[in-house]
Amino acid sequence: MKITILTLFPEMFSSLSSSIVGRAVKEGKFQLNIVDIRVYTEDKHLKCDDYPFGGGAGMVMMAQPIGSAIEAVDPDHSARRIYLSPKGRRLTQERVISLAEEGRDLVLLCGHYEGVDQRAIDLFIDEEISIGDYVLTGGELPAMVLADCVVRYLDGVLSPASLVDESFSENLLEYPQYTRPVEYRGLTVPEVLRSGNHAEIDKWRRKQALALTKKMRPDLLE
Ligand code: 9D3
Repeated sequence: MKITILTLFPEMFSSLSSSIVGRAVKEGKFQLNIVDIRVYTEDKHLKCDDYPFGGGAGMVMMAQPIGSAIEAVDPDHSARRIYLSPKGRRLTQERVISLAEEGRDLVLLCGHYEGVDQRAIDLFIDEEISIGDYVLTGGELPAMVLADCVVRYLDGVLSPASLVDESFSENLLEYPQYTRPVEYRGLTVPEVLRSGNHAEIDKWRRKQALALTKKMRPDLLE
């Protein structure tokens, strides 16, 4: 799978190279292509945004640089083209899994300022996705979130065991985890986890997960 990210702020993506995503790229599990939209503007001053028709605060990203960039990176429209937008459908784990399983390349368009000219969306975008109900300054962090979530499901990125554990714990928060030492500042690791009795350990973990979910995320139990 190839993920192409279109942005006016390509330098924001340098942190990806030092994450699990970066490792997956180095190991050839998928390709990551960060593209500067500005390269595609036909404006002689390299302008990519302008004032909104009808007035209002802020700037709007122009359709031309976005359209030319998308046509250049995905000329046959073989990729799924996603615009990260506060107006999009909320990202869910279900959507993440379906995008990963579908296996099509992704083109992720990051907006900035007040948004992008609606014609760029109407002509070039398949789907709009938001990552949640809070206001960010642009689509760059959401694009990294989406890429990170999808890449976990590509072959060889995570151990199959992690993904199996995840599917068994569906809709419950995770039980508390401990590692060495047995005692830290007067707090000790629960006895049952050191007992070697795996039936008891499973029982304890299920009980903890259920109690934690009731307390923190009762909505998940409905
Ligand atoms: C004045 C109305 N604002 C919408 C709430 C304008 C606006 C705010 C923030 C337009 C764009 C942005 C930048 N945010 C994103 O591009 C974005 C986003 C977000 O802010 N929250 C959650 N998911 C996403 S995906 C893209």
